[in-house]
Amino acid sequence: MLSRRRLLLATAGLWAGGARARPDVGPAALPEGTLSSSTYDTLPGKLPLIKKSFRPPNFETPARVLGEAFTPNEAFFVRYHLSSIPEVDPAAWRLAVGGEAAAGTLSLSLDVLRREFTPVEIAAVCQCSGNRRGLSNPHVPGVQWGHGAMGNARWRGVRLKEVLERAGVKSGAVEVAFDGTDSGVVDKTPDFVKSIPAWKALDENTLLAYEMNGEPLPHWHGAPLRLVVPGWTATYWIKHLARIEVLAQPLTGFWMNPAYRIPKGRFPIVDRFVSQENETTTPITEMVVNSLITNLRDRMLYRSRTPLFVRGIAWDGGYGIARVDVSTDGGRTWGTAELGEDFGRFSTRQWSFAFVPEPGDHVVMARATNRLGASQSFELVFNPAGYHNNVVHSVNIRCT
Ligand SMILES: Nc1nc2c(c(=O)[nH]1)N[C@H]1C(S)=C(S)[C@@H](COP(=O)(O)O)O[C@H]1N2
Ligand SMILES: [Mo]
Repeated sequence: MLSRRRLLLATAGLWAGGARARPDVGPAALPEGTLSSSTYDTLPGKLPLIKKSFRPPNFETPARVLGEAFTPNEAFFVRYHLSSIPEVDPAAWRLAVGGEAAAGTLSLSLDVLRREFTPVEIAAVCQCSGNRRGLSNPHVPGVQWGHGAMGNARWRGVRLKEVLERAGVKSGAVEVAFDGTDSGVVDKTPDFVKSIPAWKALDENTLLAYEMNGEPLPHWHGAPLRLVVPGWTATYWIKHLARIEVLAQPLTGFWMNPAYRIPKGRFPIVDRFVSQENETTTPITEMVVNSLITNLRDRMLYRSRTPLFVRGIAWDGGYGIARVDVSTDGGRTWGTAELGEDFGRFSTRQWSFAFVPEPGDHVVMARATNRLGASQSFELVFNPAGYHNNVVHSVNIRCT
């Protein structure tokens, strides 16, 4: 809950990173067709976030907050497809596990999940597939996210594998499907049901999480239980889980196809979702390597001839960040940033780089490389849904 002081600071727009005259509204140069301004608004129990829509709730996190090792729950971005989001009573709630490729069925209470299964905690980035879609040029339809449809958290829960093994997985299992308690207000909105490949469901890192950053999972993040698929984009991280089904056939439905697809062969992806592939498209799976400058703001004034620290975060689809290079001259020369603490290969990695600027304008850029040697692109890899935007982030500053 918010303390009174924090709430007052929040209302004044000053709650993180000290006094700022202007809210952090995103990039200086917006492609044609995008909104040129954003407003802050507050959902119950949250700090003011950048509002994209209210029904369904879509709110993003300001970049400066993403510079923290873990994104505070009250500042974590919120994304929903459907407008009817019931508050779940955790005592009455049950998780149903079954499906044609499960040997049996289960009905699990939160208490049983907590007591009878091994608790596991993983630090992992939760990033919307559409993060940075608003920067696509040409403009593409969908929520016009800036840089903040992401966050890093410590997720605690149980292994999905352990739950599935208690139900029993038959040899014909192809995919595992997940449904939450939220639904559309009108019947024609398709229910948000998603599946992952059986091998990914049985991966030891795939969790059913009941805690986020040491607190019970907050309502807006899927109370009482959500799926956590470290390394993969957040479309699979189903909130308010009610039902899990082990399938002998690939899942059909709008949210599997045509939604959440990328053109085949265009991105350097290792994890593939083969049972869902067709001639031209494949489901989005793991995140591409990416980074963000979190402490400098476009068109802001900084002091010259004194050390200036460039800080930020880097992350990828779970191979781990190997290095971050920073340029302060628009990409002509690069230096190596110092990496912060390693919270595991699925977490964001903080980094910093110091330089002493001469008076004048500087274009600061950051570029991360992961342990597979994959790096960020300088040009947008255009695709119709605006996914996987890992174009090198640059910030224009003036030093006086
Ligand atoms: N039940 C449910 N779970 C969901 C969604 C949803 O609409 N309903 N959206 C997904 C998408 S696309 C994203 S990006 C993440 C957002 O997680 P967050 O709101 O906790 O940040 O939730 C995922 N899980
Ligand atoms: Mo998303």
